[in-house]
Amino acid sequence: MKTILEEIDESPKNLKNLTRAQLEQLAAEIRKTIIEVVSKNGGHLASNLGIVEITIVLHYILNIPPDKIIFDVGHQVYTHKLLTGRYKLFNTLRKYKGISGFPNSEESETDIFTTGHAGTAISAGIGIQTVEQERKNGAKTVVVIGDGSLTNGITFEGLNNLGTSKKNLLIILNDNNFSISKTRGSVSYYLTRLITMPVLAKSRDEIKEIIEKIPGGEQILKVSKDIEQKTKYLVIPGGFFEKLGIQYFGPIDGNDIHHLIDVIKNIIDKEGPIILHTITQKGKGYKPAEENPEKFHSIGTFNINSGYPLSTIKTTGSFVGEFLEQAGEKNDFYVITSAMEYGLGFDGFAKKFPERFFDVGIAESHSLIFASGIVKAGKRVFVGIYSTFLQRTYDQIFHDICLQKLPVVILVDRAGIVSGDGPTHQGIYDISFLRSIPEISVFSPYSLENLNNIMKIALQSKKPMVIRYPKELLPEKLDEIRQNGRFLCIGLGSIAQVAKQACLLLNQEGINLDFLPEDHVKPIDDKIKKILSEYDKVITCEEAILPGGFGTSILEFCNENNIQCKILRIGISDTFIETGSREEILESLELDVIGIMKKIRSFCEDA
Ligand SMILES: Cc1ncc(C[n+]2csc(CCOP(=O)(O)OP(=O)(O)O)c2C)c(N)n1
Repeated sequence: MKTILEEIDESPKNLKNLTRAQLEQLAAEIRKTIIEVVSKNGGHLASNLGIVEITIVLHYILNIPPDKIIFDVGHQVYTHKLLTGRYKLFNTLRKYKGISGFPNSEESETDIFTTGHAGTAISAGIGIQTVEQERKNGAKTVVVIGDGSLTNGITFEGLNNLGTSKKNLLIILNDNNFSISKTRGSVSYYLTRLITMPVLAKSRDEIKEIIEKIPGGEQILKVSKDIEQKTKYLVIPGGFFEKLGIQYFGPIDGNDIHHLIDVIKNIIDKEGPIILHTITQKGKGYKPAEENPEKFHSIGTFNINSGYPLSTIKTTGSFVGEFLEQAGEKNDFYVITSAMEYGLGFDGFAKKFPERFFDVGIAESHSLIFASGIVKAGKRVFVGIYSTFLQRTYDQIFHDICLQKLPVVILVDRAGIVSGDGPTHQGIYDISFLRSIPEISVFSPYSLENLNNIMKIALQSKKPMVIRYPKELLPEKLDEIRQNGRFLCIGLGSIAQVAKQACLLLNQEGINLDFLPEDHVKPIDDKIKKILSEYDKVITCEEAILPGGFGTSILEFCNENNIQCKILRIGISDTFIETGSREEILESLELDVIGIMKKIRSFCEDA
């Protein structure tokens, strides 16, 4: 007999005919599938387990398309994928040429808006509804956003606009009290107060009395009266949202299919912006994830029975974290993260020096201006950000750090190709945009020994400084090859070890190559400037986009200084990178040993 999930995979419309008991059965089938696949492929387990019922109910009530769901961040999209014809493909989740772990509008028309970075969904929803409402076609848009992403600055810009634009947008707030770690900041306290507010315990008449007294209370009462007639659920004043012009409903149990159906059916056709506050359990249905949602937020392969990871890899970030922990004993500096304490390996520092550690929520732009203020006031600070999220802080690096020549140190993790998360998360663009900002020094270490030395420089730095490194552990040490070769290969940062291997093999073939591991992106290393003219041909290798990259800076330098050597730039062409493991992607881009050998061989053999 077919499972309900298989029947829905044949035709997603079959969902509409299910009884409530069958919807619950479906939720169980979905959880089982997600746990099985994520245990083999890795992925965002806990967030996806918490949002199963909300997603089922939205698909049950909406007609997609023309109706739309936009998932903020998008890491919680697995149930949506399973309900929109991708069940059979689900075992390829996050794999090379498989389905993405995030909504991807190139993958399905039901993934209406590609996401991966937090805070974009409300703004996109307003844009879509602006046009749909003009068309008067009745198409509905629902935004699903977590309490962590609600704290993001762009979300607030969206809410600010939404209240006055009055678009018919339903925002489902998926409040599980967690970002990756516990959600930080006063918005989170506010949501907790809403949930635990004593008003919940009061009688309906008392609630009415309270609501009547608040500004706009009559309107709230009018709406809540409608709902009261149809459902038995409480409506309490969500003062903050109401004051922004957004009707607030809830909080309700977001893991209860019955509550969700009753409430969403009643509010979905209402005019104007609405926020429905749902409380969910992150990791629901899988004990290890319920007990440790932080660890299971994003997890590699694991044993389903025990919940233990199948492999634990040490990251370059954990090396950086240990450095900070040790250096923190003798040096007085602060450390800041935007909701990525564990991913960055900063948890040790946070435990040891809680008064010097700040998790500011998903707020990368704020984190850098906050850091500028700290430096301005005379203290040293390290800010950790993943390369892909650094993209939204260009102006802070320009306006708040470099223009004021403030020696903020930015530790850029996940630089280079990133496994599993796909095009939204690749750390390959930072070199190009950082190079264009005056005053900044950018380093891309090639070994742990080299990284350690750069971190020591950072402790004393008098200039703004970026240190970018991959997730994968760098080699302990990496030496140059100098043998008076005709050709020189310069390997930058994370790809240097691969480039060196290629050079060693090419030397065995008789191609006379020297090799230099390089850490300076900007300014160009004096050592390189001096030796370029000694070679007929120079090859640069970087795990980054070529336009505006490291190789380009060498090309520009040679051109400006009339250095005659021919240059081959090896890196990534002007493109987005699909999902896959780092190894698979490097191979497909010919950035593995064989690919690099092939490119260098044909360049060197060419007269
Ligand atoms: C701009 C940005 N910064 C950081 C991240 C990394 N990140 C992915 S999910 C997540 C937490 C999201 O929390 P929440 O919105 O509450 O969703 P939950 O996982 O709890 O369901 C973070 C910080 C991101 N995707 N985008």
